[in-house]
Amino acid sequence: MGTTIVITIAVVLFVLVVFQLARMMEYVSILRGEEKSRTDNDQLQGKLMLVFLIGGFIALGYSLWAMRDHLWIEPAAVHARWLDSMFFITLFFTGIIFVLTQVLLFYFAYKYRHRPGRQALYYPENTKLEMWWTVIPAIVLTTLVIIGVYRWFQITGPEPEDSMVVEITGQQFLWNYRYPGPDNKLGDFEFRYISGINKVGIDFNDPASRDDFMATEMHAVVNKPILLRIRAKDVIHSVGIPYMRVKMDAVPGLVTRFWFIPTITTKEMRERTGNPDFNYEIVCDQLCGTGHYGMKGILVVETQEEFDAWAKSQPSFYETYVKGTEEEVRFAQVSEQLKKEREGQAQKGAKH
Ligand SMILES: [Cu+2]
Repeated sequence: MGTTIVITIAVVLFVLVVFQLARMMEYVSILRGEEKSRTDNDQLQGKLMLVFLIGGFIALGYSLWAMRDHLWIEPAAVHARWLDSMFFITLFFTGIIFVLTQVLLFYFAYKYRHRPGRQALYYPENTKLEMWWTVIPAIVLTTLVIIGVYRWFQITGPEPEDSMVVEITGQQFLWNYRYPGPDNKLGDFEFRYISGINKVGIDFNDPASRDDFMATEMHAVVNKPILLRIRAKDVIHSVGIPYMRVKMDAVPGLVTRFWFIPTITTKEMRERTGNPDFNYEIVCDQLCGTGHYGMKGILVVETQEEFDAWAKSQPSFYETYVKGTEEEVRFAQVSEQLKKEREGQAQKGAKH
């Protein structure tokens, strides 16, 4: 903290000194005569262009070096590798163009700075040059877009048949996870059933919902596709799993989806990172309110055996928290109410 303040003050003082020096030189020039002053100023500005160019690249290099451990994390899903390779290919081409254009821009501003007696060259067009700088970027960009669209359809296409499924529901400020239980089928839901206990509004009239269980963390099997069915209860959230390169909005009233294949177990990642406390984090990628920063979850990637043992230990939500309780009575009342409303609407519709 102290170092930051000292550096900031030093930079501010340096800028002030340069500014004052420039002004002083200007006054000196004015004393010497008007025309001379303009030339001196042009000389200074031209040289500052070079200073800016070199200083800028040194700063860029330093920030990349200082942040080298935070620029990239190992991809832990199949599609994450595709995304990373596209990212690096794009960065490669745009990086070349960036360096080239910046060097030319500032070097030319320096080289062709005003000097007495020199006249600018009138050079309005060069068809051949313009053709090349249109055709080459067009080919490169089209190739990048074609690869991107191809991968996008793969990533957002239908999930493989052997996928497991989990429902993830965002709310201010936590994630709820629902697993389908032994029947591998998530039961229906209806927002009117949401209560303090039935947090995601499971519809217990659907037999498939009876064995569903709610988990405190998300579990996935390594090398097995997992489909996220994503919902939100209040505002727009976004499911973000950085290591898996997963990011999909959670929108109230809509079920969005994202499937991926994790390739590295949590255990393996702990060894690779040398961090025994490592966990895949699930974060909210959409600024959703004051507690947004705390909206974190954990994804555990494990073997099929470990997953099966865990799933077996998770009790059915209905059997444990609803059956024979006040919640079941409340659920029956809302259910009855809904049925009446729907019948009423159907009759209305039939009359018209
Ligand atoms: Cu959120």
